Amino acid sequence: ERIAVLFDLDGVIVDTAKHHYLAWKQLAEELGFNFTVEDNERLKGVSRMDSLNILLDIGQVKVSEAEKVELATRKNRRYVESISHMDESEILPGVSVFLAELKTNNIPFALGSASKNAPLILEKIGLYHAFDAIIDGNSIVNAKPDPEVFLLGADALNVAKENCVVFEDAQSGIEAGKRAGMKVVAVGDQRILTGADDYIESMEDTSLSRIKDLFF
Ligand code: G16
Ligand code: MG
Repeated sequence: ERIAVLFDLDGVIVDTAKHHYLAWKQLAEELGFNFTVEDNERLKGVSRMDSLNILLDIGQVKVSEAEKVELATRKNRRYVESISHMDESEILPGVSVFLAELKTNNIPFALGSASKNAPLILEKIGLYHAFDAIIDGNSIVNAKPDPEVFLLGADALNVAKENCVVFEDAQSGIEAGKRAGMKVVAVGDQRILTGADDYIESMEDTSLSRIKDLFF
């Protein structure tokens, strides 16, 4: 039976959270309030516009829809500037080894990210061509925790959803994977993530034999 793996991008393949954080923080300061690392946790896995709405809520700032578009564009301009300096040294530990293991064993894998900048990031870190399919913020209508991004990934790989394993670092993404009817591995702090089928601290802690033993 064919299995497939679906990867979230930010926080699983590469750590772009710090770049997002600095761009949002600068925006908050321009709007006259402070934005902390703890606040930033709430934006992980969340779409750009939803992130802006959370940020404005934290700062108790009310703006028009047109201003929201301007603010989101301003944040994204800075974010893109800051990720333009990324290279393969920013691929998170364990990722390259695991992807090579999947390739060797002919296990297809896809990206399932909320980010509209996902193709650019993959290109910067040299992984654009490694993925069999890329589903990102440009391909979806409904953001995580909606399962759409992962269901599209399974479709693109032509693998049944129950034979797909999702790697996620965000609570919204874990929920999306479970709602898609897939196996979900939570990557990161076990104390803040719930509802997954397996928990690992880093991608160094997974392997094909581990997921096969656990799930298939
Ligand atoms: C990522 C991040 C989120 C970010 C979102 C949208 O998703 O985790 O913090 O807000 O993408 O990003 P952009 O503004 O680049 O479209 P994921 O699903 O890869 O973790
Ligand atoms: Mg993520």
